[in-house]
Amino acid sequence: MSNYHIKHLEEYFKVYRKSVREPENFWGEIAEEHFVWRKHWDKVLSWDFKKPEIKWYEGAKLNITENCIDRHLFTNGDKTAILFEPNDPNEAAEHISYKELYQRVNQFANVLKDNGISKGDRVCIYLPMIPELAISLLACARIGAIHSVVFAGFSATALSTRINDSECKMVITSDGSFRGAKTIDLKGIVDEALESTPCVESVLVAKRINSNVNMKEGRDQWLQALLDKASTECAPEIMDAEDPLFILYTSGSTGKPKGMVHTTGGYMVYTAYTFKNVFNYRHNDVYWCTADIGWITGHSYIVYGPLANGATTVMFEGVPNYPDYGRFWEIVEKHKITQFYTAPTAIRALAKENLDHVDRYDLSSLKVIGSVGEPINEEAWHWYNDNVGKKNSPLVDTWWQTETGGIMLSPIPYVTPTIPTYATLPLPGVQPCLMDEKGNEIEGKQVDGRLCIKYPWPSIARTIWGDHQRYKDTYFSAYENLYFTGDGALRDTVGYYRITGRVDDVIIVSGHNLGTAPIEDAINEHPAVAESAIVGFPHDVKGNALYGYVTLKESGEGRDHDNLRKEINQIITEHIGPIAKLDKIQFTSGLPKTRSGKIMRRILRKIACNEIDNLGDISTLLNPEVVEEIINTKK
Ligand code: 7RM
Repeated sequence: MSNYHIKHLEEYFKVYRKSVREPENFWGEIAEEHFVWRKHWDKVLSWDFKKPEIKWYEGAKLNITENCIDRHLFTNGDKTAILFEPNDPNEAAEHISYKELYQRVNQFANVLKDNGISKGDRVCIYLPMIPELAISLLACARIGAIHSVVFAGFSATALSTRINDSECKMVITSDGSFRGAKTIDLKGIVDEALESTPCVESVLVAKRINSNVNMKEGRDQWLQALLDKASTECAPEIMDAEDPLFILYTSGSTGKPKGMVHTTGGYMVYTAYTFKNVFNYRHNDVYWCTADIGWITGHSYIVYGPLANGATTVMFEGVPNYPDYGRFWEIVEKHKITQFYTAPTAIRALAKENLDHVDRYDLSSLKVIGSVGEPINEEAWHWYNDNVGKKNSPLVDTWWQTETGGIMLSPIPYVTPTIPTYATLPLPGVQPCLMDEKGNEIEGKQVDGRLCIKYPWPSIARTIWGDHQRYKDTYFSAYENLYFTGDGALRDTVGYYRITGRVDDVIIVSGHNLGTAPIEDAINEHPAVAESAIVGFPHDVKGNALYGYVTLKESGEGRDHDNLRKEINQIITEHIGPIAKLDKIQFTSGLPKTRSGKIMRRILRKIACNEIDNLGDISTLLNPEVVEEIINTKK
């Protein structure tokens, strides 16, 4: 019996119960039936959250690229593995078959070897969303090198910090990148970063924009010339299941970025299994995740999860508003996309614009639509569900983290009934619980608390590169024997989970615990509001009071702000109660966001509290200029 593809709700509960009662049998069977191993494991799992130490499939040998590429050649060699859609809609899309992917990954792997890279070495990848990006990850994995992808929107300083932290020997980049109407000088950024990275010995440069770049003698080489000379055969390095596959940096609330380390066997099994179930993947589907491979979402659900299932995965180089706000839907129509996976920030940006941008395209190929990265507010949920999903493609709100490696809470489409803003139920193998501040588990229904996980799942990050103590302190010290997510959540009467936001966003007003998400949700229901963010600031009587930052839709511009303030508080009163009314409301042209689209409430909180002297590093924000605007227009 295969537990691999869940088809109805009773089956979900049955499979879920098995995953809790017999986790080792559960994950052992899935791993055995659906993957290629060079050697069987000795033990499915050993773990200790106190140390912490977690090992999955110990003793097993494999190469993840054999699972993502080689084994599909016999049955699906001519099938498109990667479908590349360029920034410019007039440039032809590129269909890379599994056969071609095999050859290109092997050539790239041989180039890495010829340039001194071997098993265990770290390679930094700083590339735009072009095929070479996915291929370079797989080429590293082919030879057992550890990739560390840095999102190609990060600055030279952010790049050099990450290169130095994991002592990368090589950097893979391109001359530049296209983003909408702009081009970006990536090689120039790399040159600047490499002024302070003594560990880097060589740089491979892909050509994308044909700009004139400076090539440093003895360090920099054009990639294509090397690939052309390389053999299309490269035997996979046989890895231990627990050998590191990659490092991916994620910013903590304080201090330097954390290099989360993911290992090979468990990561492969979990991303493949969750991809199949959360996206209801079938053989002829064309799956598109709009994330950048620079984030975990791209690693797990553009590259590894889809390819491990032999899927067709789309890579989009561009942005949602170029050449206009219809681009996403144009691509859905053009490639007959079946699964579409994006972030709430993109949905809200598109929902601000005329509906005609959506309605002029045929979206009937879609059968699952997904959301990830932030709580999806109710209005955005409905807009997405009605106008994109046409109320008949289930919307999967997927909660997970860089640290979890794969999706943890999510509806299974066509199986789990959805409710707006709820990530619903844990996937098989995931054992969530809610904790109070004193360290007691909160049992029962209709309760809220801090979201923790009781038991390991195969793709949990194993450590922070070079700082195991910080790994322990951050995730395993808040509560004994539990993984602490840093998020707050509530559990409703049927056991569904709703993420209420990061716990540091929880605001206690007159003794009431208020999550930011439900309040922002209510505000965003106002027809003139595009987006909002709530923070707390000290109040003599209430302890904390609420401060709201609100951006308006085009239709709301020019409206009387005092009237809007009243209407917003009226909506909050109706949705939550007068306790959640805002003391202050500031209208702004935008909200500060990370490059992956998350609202930076930490900065907004400091501004609300008048602590503008220590805002921390804002240079890695998507839009640092709005911070200044907000400070200047604050009353
Ligand atoms: C995949 C990713 C992780 C943090 C996480 C949450 C927030 C992500 C959702 C969500 C509500 C969701 N990794 N988050 N997904 N909040 N609903 N569906 O985003 O490491 O970059 O961020 O993102 O706070 O802890 S991440």
